[in-house]
Amino acid sequence: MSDARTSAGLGLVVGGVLALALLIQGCSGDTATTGPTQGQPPAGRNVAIGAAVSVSATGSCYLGTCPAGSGINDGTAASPGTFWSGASGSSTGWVELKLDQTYQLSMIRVFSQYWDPTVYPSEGGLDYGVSVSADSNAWTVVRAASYALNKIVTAGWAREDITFAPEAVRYIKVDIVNSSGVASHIWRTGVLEVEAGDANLPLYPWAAY
Ligand SMILES: [Ca+2]
Repeated sequence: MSDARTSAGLGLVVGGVLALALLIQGCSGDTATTGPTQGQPPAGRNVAIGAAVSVSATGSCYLGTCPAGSGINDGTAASPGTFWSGASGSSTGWVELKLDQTYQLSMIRVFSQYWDPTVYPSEGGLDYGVSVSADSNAWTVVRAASYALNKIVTAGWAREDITFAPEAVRYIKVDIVNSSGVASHIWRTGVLEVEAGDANLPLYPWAAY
């Protein structure tokens, strides 16, 4: 009898714990989408890697080197072999990333094509803007369109660190509205890499110029 009572009592306790667990799970499910850490990118992680990429068009191959949309978030800007450029000869184009989920981002880094003004007497680089969105409908401009004049990473490429107040982001769009590349260039809208994360987004050795 004692064992039976114990079993019955244990059953009640287990049932109560299960009910409590379900109640807690239900509550946490309600609050998870609004919690302060929801979608926080892992510190220092470039969440652009692996994102789906859409492009306006892709330029032609030249001497065996081919631009590709996947080149802008393949995790390297170490050589100009992994990049995207818009339609051949065009001075405009766009590229859009769809992240695997919505993150609270505060930094986007862009490596873009650059022409030395001492060689090409022009503005030097791409005239581009960057916008972000959580739903691809409402967009926030985090970089107004202007020419890229920041630090030169290597001959032909410039790096820009774009920082902003934390924003819920799933979509990132780089919109190139003009290019200083001469008209004879096949690739006038090249983007070598786009990175996204928090303020701790690391600068990889290949970019530490
Ligand atoms: Ca790349």
